[in-house]
Amino acid sequence: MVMTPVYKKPKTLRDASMHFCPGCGHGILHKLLAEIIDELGIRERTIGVAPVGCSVVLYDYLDLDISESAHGRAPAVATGISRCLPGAVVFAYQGDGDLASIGTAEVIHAANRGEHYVTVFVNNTIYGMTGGQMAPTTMVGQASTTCPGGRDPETMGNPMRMCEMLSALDSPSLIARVKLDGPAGIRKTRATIKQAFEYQMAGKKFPFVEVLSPCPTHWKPRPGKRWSASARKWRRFSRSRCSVNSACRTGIFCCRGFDGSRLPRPLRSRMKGNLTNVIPAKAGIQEVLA
Ligand SMILES: Cc1ncc(C[n+]2csc(CCOP(=O)(O)OP(=O)(O)O)c2C)c(N)n1
Ligand code: SF4
Ligand SMILES: [Mg+2]
Repeated sequence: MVMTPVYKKPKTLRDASMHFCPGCGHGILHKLLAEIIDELGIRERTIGVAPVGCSVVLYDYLDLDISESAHGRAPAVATGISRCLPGAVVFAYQGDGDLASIGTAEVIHAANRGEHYVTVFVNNTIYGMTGGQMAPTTMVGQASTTCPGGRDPETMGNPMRMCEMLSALDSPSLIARVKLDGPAGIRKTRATIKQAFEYQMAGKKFPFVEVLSPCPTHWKPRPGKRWSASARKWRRFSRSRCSVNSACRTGIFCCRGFDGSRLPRPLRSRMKGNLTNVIPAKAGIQEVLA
């Protein structure tokens, strides 16, 4: 019988077994990146910038030139590389603690300068590597080791929405939010990241893709049980309709809070000027939990 291969491991993905927890989004995303880089035929001229966090050893998995960066400093490293090597395809891979906490100032200024590198922002709403502490993106009501009773906006603030914040700037050419949830979400993530790489190669400024990504370890599902209380609450919220825009499925990133109350700033789903699109995740991160 003649066997026809229907799938091959991307060349850019090294033959290493991954250290990520089962169900983690980083592994899926690494594979998507490898596929995209193979498809575009850019492996020899692509340079990645790795963060600190669970994806710190990006270089173990992708067969590329990769520079490590200090926590939150990927924008500075990516800026340096892309300015010195204008023909290179440069991408920064950053977690939410990395990009939205420790490196907040870095990313905002890199975006404002319109640097020529792709950002893949992996938002799992938690500090994964260091044991599940609250991140700036942790949802209201979501429990973490540093807010075991759930995030309280009164004392801890509301989750930061990086896409919306960056969309206030004029320079970025693409600001997108996608989710690693189910085949459709993963396909959309792949297509959007590929688009971001194409933008970078076309000389467009600061393409930025936020990827909503699961961290099953610190979201604390219990064996044999349904998800934890905060995850259940998360799911309930996901089913409620938006009172502002019924088509909106941005879930936790919506203009309403986790508890359904209105937040002061509405989500900007329309872009102005040279910003092409914000692609809100159709059903939000809570679908990842479904
Ligand atoms: C300046 C600095 N502060 C704190 C740390 C400790 N640290 C290492 S990884 C990490 C959390 C990473 O979280 P995130 O960026 O969300 O990545 P994830 O592990 O969730 O993918 C922290 C706080 C550090 N290495 N450097
Ligand atoms: S702790 Fe979370 S982000 Fe880190 S490898 Fe495990 S599931 Fe992935
Ligand atoms: Mg994180």
